[in-house]
Amino acid sequence: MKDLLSVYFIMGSNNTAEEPLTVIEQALKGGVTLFQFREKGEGALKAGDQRAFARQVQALCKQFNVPFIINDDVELALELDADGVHIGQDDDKAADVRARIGEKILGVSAHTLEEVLKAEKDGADYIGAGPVYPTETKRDTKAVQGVSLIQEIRRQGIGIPVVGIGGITVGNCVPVIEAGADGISVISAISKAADPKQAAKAFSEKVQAAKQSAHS
Ligand code: TZP
Ligand code: MG
Repeated sequence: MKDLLSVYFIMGSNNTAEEPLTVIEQALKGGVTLFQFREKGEGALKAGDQRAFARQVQALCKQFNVPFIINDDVELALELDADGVHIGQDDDKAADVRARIGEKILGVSAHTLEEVLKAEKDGADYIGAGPVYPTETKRDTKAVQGVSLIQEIRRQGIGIPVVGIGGITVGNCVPVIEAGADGISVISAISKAADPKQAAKAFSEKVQAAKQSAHS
């Protein structure tokens, strides 16, 4: 799991002005290690259109051997036989989702140590901690917390895989790994990059190097 989290790309069709499938394909070519389908907010696809798009993205991820995670929607994840589900604190309960998805990957967003411990107990495979930095992509975020939660998780000796989220760029990703995260998760730094393949590659190089020196 920790290896899969290195470069975790999250995207929906409304996170780019370009052709979404092309952006995702370029990102996969650049070295994304895990993908989350997050079709949310203004201009997001609904119902059948969303399912059809999800299937196309899933097929693309399969080509690159990158696991395909679905945000929030357990039904859709089961229908598509996705590789996993990611949920927030306001979504279905983690323990219930774990029961429904069996062995699939379960990610949970957490903002406090208490939420981390609960998610771990409920069967989460990894934690999304953030927002690390200010972000324009999600409007209803909790307060920006820097790397404090990530550091706290590690200080407490909690070993669950953790990925930082929120406002992460190639220029500011290293402190997230140094704080103890196993990877970074990003939307706009790849989806809105002039060259998504190059952006993913740059993240991959930075994160791998930072992980290596953090572990040595
Ligand atoms: N959850 C917390 S911040 C965020 C989500 C989904 C958005 C991250 O997007 P970006 O563009 O990488 O800041
Ligand atoms: Mg959610």
